Amino acid sequence: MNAKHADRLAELRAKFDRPPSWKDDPKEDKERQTIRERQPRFRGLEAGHRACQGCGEALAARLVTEAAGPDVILTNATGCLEVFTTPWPQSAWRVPWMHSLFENSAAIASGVEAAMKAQGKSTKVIAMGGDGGTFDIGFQALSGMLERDHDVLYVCYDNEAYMNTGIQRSGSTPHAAMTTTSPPGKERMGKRHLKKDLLSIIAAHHIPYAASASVAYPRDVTRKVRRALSIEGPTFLLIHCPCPLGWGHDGARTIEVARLAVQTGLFPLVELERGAITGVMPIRDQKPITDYLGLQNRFRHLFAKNDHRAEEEREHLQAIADYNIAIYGLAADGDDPLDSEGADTVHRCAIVP
Ligand SMILES: Cc1ncc(C[n+]2csc(CCOP(=O)(O)OP(=O)(O)O)c2C)c(N)n1
Ligand code: SF4
Repeated sequence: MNAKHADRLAELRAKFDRPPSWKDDPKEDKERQTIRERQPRFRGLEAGHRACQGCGEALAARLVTEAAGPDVILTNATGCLEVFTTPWPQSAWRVPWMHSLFENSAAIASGVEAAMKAQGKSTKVIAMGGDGGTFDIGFQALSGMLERDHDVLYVCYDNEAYMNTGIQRSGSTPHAAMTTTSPPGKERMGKRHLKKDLLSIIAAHHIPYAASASVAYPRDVTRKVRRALSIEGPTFLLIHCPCPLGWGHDGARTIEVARLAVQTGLFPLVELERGAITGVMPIRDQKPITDYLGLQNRFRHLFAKNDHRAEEEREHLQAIADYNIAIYGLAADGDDPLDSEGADTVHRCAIVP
């Protein structure tokens, strides 16, 4: 080894044997202290789980459990959330948590809630599931739970496909998206069918509160969880959660992707009470859907050159976004401080009879 290499080796050793520590810098130490003090006091879902980098579902579950606090029992349909938080014998949960089958998270939560009631306890119950476990497989149990008036908040982490088992299409997968069971080709341009309008189906149960939210607006998620838990009776929250692996985008762009879903009108943020719209997040500056689609590999075929079907499908998706904006009255005039560019929470409107 020559002298030059020896010096370089010593330099690297010094760097890696003892990485520079924030404790060495009093200014940075203070900054870190401040950041730590601003962290929520209670974390129901700890760091150290095994989700992919940039997983929207992990972020959403953290927000939900932080907002719910410690006096809560969770039930969890199988899916990514269950798998990455509980690789036996480890668990990232700091609150009582029960794994259920794919189809019965809501049924188990109903039983837990009835048991709490019988014991005179006020512990809150939250049932959770992915979109596969909610829109499709667990829908029967969920509908029964809502109809029987159980005092449970159901949270659906909507990443728009069955991710845990290899990105199969679900009832929530958007029209024209590519999944392993809706591949684009000669016969079709990705998923043939439309995304199921689950929120309207839930609203048709006339439950006290149902809402959609997005990880791009974390304070809005927190506020909606707290609102749902403050209401007696069944409540429902649909949280849009990008999945870098299944959607084919950079994990560092999860929030950007989620925000564009809202700002294009493809994922409207609304609140419904007893079936009536009582809150929306207006969109100040509607973005074209191509801004959203272009960031994700699952829509890559919609940008194919010399294929008229690609252009038609883009027009189709733009029409869906425009329709959402029209039916929920999402167009903002730019002065509303509570719109999609602004204060990170919905604008409450009067109940429409
Ligand atoms: C009745 C039944 N069918 C299929 C499966 C296999 N399975 C387990 S998790 C899963 C996908 C979960 O998808 P989703 O609910 O959307 O949650 P994600 O993994 O996307 O978070 C499937 C198909 C099962 N466990 N039970
Ligand atoms: S596959 Fe998607 S939902 Fe599952 S852990 Fe990875 S990013 Fe999250």
